[in-house]
Amino acid sequence: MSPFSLVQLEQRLRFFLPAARLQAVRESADGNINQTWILQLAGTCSPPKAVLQRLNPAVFPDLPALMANFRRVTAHLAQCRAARPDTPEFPRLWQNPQGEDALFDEGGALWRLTTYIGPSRTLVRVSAPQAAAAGSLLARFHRLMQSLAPEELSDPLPGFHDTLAYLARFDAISAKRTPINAAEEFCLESIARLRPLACLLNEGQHARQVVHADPKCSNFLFAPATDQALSLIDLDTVRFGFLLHDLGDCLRSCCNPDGEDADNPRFDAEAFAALIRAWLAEGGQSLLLPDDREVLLDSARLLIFELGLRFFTDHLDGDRYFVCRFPGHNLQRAVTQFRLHTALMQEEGSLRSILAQRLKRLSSSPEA
Ligand code: GN1
Ligand code: MG
Repeated sequence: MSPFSLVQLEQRLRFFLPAARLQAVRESADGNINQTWILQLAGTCSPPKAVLQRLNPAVFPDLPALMANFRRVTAHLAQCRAARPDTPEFPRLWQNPQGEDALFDEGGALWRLTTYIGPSRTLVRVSAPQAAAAGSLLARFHRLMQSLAPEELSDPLPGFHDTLAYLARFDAISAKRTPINAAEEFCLESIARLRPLACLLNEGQHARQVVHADPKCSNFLFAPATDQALSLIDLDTVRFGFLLHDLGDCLRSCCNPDGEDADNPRFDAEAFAALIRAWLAEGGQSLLLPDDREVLLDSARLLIFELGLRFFTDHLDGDRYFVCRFPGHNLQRAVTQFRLHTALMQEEGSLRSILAQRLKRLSSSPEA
């Protein structure tokens, strides 16, 4: 996928670390927006590894504002870790000797270098124990973000997770189209059926704080040979938002053991139970408001619907937002999300009783 040569990547690297030499490169295949390379460096005067990223200017309208947020969030997390060493490690920016941590190329894209946390691996599908580890780390992240004032951040991506705005855009684009195949028909029918979900968090009182906004399973770093989650990366969407957007998205991703490209995704009740239990036990329960408890499962439905809607709208709009790995990729991704919603609904009864049990156990015994 990378149109960049090793020489170009090494030039970018040397902007940040002038003495570094590139020994090997591995491009990460997980991101749908930005490009990421894990760099193996030679020599003893630089770190053994670092992460180079090219941020997509077509998606992020204000890259300087995004960087200001990234600096603030990563500095806050580093302060927390300095105060309490058992805090997980999160990425940090490398600065060059002039103090610069960002490089704009001729195309307006922003390049940056961050620390490598590891040894670690990323996973596009997780097991129930890994879902639990992700849930636990997500709760820690939420607690750490409670001491970061929302006013210190700007909105890096206006309209992100505004499901009603995504629907309005879809309505405008789809009005000019008739479906050309069964997959498009299925998506249109799914959106028509599920659209009331878009209002889920507009009623009642729902907890809002600084959230990650993109806690899918491949944005967690796992230890190479165990199920331990080491870190949560991809901090560009960190923003003031609904806690349930994070929980819903993490459930959407971690409870789908077949991945975002699967033909027939399942919704795994065991992963659901494990993730909820871990998130609540790691302090999540104190962050939830009573109204959040009522719609916690529905928040997973909302995020599945929203992502299916976003993939399908991008398909209708000429695949301009998400990186597509083959023609029709966005359409296939949309079908997968809508089928995942069906799979969740087939388990709805057992998922609601798992949730009720977990929430009840916590209110009767906070240590459970
Ligand atoms: C994108 O950047 P990445 O690949 O972590 C997207 C998320 C979607 C996700 C689906 C900024 O995340 O909202 O849930 O793809 N990020 C942005 O895989 O749009
Ligand atoms: Mg992201």
